[in-house]
Amino acid sequence: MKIYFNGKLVPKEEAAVSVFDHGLLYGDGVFEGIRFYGGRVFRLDEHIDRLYLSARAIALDIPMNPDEMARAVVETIRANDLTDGYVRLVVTRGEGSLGLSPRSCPKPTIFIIASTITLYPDEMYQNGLKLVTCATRRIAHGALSPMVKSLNYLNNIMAKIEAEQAGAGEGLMLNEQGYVAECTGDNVFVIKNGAITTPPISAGALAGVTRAVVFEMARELGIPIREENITRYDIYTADECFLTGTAAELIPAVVLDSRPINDGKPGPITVRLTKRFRELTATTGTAIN
Ligand code: PXG
Repeated sequence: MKIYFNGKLVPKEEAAVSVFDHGLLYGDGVFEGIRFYGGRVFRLDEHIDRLYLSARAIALDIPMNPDEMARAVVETIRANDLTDGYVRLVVTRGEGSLGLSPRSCPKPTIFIIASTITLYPDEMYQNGLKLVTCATRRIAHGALSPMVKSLNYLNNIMAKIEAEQAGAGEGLMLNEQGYVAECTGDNVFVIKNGAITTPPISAGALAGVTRAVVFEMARELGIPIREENITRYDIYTADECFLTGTAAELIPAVVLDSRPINDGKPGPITVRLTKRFRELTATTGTAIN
């Protein structure tokens, strides 16, 4: 396996981050998770754009431009002879001294891993997964913007532990006001009377790349879609519910807090969107070769 590490493609064993790296010491950094299908990187530019926005938000200056970064992603995939898989792109504050200040970190650490990822068994894509509401609230905008895809995932990890302990496939996270924000690594959508609703970004959702694809697909298929605050009640009483994420892709959610959502089976609009999503991932994207 070859890893892109600070400008070079090196064997995995040589791609080692310093114990003084602030990404490790403080979770100070940003990342992206990107998928590629059939030799094409899906929504590469959108992921790169979000990476640079996350970096700007934490005052991290990435020492290469977005085009160079996009090329580095493609080169890393190519160097590993992969056609289908998953990329983890990480930019940390870099190596520095002990102490929070990023001023001791002159050079960000940049690495790119091209590998594979499987979050859920096939059975869950067919039959849907169970959700449980987590006691851990989504981080507030005033603490750290939930729009920043940072290396600080403890908030989500605490929620993920709760979901696993409850035997659920994913954990539903609410914001401080009690409105639905998102799941631990996915955006959430409900369908009622033929219309799709998802929480606004201001509710504490990440501006998901897959979420944006759902808006495009809905418009193309003539399905009404809107961003509006929702509560657990709206999921309990929904006709359909599904989650989106680069790793999860589009997956039906059929139970919340032991209450079956409608008949507890994936609904027709979810199935239609999933089919269109598969077409898009199979036919669009930045060519690797
Ligand atoms: N919310 C959060 C908090 C996320 O971390 C999403 C929503 C979905 O966004 P995208 O842009 O991917 O549609 C994410 C992304 C993992 C993993 O290892 C998680 C994500 C992405 C890649 C891998 O579980 N979450």
